[in-house]
Amino acid sequence: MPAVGIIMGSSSDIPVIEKGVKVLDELGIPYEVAIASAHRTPRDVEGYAVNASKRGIKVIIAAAGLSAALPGVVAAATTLPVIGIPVKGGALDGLDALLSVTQMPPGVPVGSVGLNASLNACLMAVRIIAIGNADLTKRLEEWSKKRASAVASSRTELADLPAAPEEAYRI
Ligand code: RP5
Repeated sequence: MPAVGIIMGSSSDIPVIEKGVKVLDELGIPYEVAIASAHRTPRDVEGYAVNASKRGIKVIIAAAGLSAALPGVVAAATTLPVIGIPVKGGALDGLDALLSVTQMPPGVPVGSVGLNASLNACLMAVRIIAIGNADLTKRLEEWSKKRASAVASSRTELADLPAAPEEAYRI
């Protein structure tokens, strides 16, 4: 049974979502992906949002571009946490989507991540699901530690630049 429901406004958003869901695979979080548009297929969006909690979904991620109404429309039809992903593109290159997703009226909350930031949306969903789940919290900690050690390892790429010594980073 999926714990995370990911909905996007168009199949053109698939490449944005594909980048983020890898972390759900790595952490063993079951998820599903849906396509429905707040403007083109509003009934499907409402149906998906209304049915989500009954179907066992804990968090919804909603991605859309242009006049991105999708995350807000989903949030209006459910009390589940909704994380919006504004998608880059169009004449304003995503600024329109960013403002649409963040400027929600009081009472209908959408937590927004940055433009195309599907990895952060997925990680935020996992953090929410991990509340009270010691095993998943541990897996999240291990995932973060791996990312951190990759940053430290990347210092070898400084090549001929005058690298700060290791002790410079120690607290
Ligand atoms: C939004 O309009 C979609 O989420 C997509 O980001 C954008 C463009 O959609 P297409 O014209 O590519 O279907 O609703």
